Amino acid sequence: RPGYHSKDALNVSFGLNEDQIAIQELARKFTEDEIIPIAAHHDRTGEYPTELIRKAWEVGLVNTHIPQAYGGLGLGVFDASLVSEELAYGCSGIQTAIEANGLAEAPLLVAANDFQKKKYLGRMTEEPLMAAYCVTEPGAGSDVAGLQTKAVKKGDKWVINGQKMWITNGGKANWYFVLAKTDANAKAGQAFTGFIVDGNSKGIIVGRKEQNMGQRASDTRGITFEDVEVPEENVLGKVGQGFKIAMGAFDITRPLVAAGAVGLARRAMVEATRYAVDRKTMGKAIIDHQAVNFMIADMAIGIEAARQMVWKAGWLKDNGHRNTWEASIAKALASDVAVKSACDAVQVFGGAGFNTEYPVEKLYRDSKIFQIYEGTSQVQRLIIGKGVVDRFAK
Ligand code: CS8
Ligand code: FAD
Repeated sequence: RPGYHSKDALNVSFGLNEDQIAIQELARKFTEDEIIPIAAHHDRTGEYPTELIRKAWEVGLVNTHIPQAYGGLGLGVFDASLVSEELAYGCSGIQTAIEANGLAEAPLLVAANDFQKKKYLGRMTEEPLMAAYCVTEPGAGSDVAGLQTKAVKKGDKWVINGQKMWITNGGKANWYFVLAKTDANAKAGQAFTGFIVDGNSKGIIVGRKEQNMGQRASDTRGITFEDVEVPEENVLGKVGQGFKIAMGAFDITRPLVAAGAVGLARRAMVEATRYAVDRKTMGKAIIDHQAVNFMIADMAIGIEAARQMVWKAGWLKDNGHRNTWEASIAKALASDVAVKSACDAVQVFGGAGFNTEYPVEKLYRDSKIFQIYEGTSQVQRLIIGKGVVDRFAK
């Protein structure tokens, strides 16, 4: 039946293998030693964590999907989700900056030829470079088919004009994935083309760093392309296939964004639990007031359920199945769990939860973006709702 993969059911396992445990422990230790001590500083100052990312890159926690043939670890979505959850436990802003490389690289995994992979993925393993994924525009975020940036073929080059907005790593990128319209009359699936654009190309104007509510370590900017020339060899896949390539990238990255949300929610649960066993009111620890204990129990319910959905979405992708529907379920569920868990962690802390000396107000501010970027929670429900009809209406 559509929606089920019964032939694979026997392969299901919740036990991580030795390699998976090793990468999870590496990421966990890196988070404890390197991210947690400096997270509040980067949140307060908005300073980009360049040195920290270099350290993460050195130990193999950046660009985890790059295939071994191009110098990377070649981790699948499932394994990478173990890393994302751990990094976001420390700071989801820093995890977003790191994961945005994975997002820029994802269209290349979907559609690049060997030359492009060697040139653009290869260099990411040789130096700690950043990359960015440029789809959203001031006038079109959820409605990708409505974006206006254009690419026109002139001689042996493409010329890109347009404005992108809210681009993570926008001011740090060595190269950009750019989605541009190449056929004004075609429907979405044929109207757009994906390009790899070198960061030092003439005509790229990098906007100011946006001051966001949370995840302030991450670098978010508008990027304008003014007559930017791109060689034919930088067209990704076939002309006209860009929309599907951009969407195909989300099948890889939405489970990882969801994993980040799980990591943030887990941090909220741990902080709330530690505070609640310590803090006493009316003669007992607040954890022994059932109203408080149940808030934390709900966090655990959400975290465990969302992680299983992340793992399923990752497992499907890694095993060659289409996972768009499950990726959206994981993203929608984990985002809502993160926002609710962080909100309730503030509640458990009482007045201290509202204060910057304690860690949970940052978690609350950081959590909100999970319901917005990589497709809003409403967009995930559009995809899930359509999938329900496709699978179950008849
Ligand atoms: O527009 C789609 C959508 O997903 N919108 C949300 C946009 C979004 O998620 N943006 C995120 C930007 S990146 C970001 O925020 C980064 S956050 C910081 C970094 C964090 C760390 C990683 C939509 C609303 C779901 C659908 O749009 P429609 O215009 O309705 O298109 P469709 O009719 O559904 O599809 C058109 C054709 O495309 C094909 N398609 C759709 N999905 C896929 C996937 N793989 C391959 N092909 C796909 N997943 C679809 O089949 C259609 O093909 P046809 O041949 O035309 O039938
Ligand atoms: P809109 O699309 O205008 O949506 C506004 C509201 O309307 C939302 O609540 C939305 O859910 C709702 N809505 C819209 N359409 C529908 C519908 N059909 N049905 C029901 N509800 C609907 N983009 C990139 O390309 N690359 C990046 O690296 C990147 N990083 C980001 C980092 C940050 C910090 C932020 C804030 C954004 C980032 N984005 C990035 C953009 C992000 O993906 C978009 O903001 C998001 O997809 C929503 O688009 P929008 O802001 O245009 O909102």
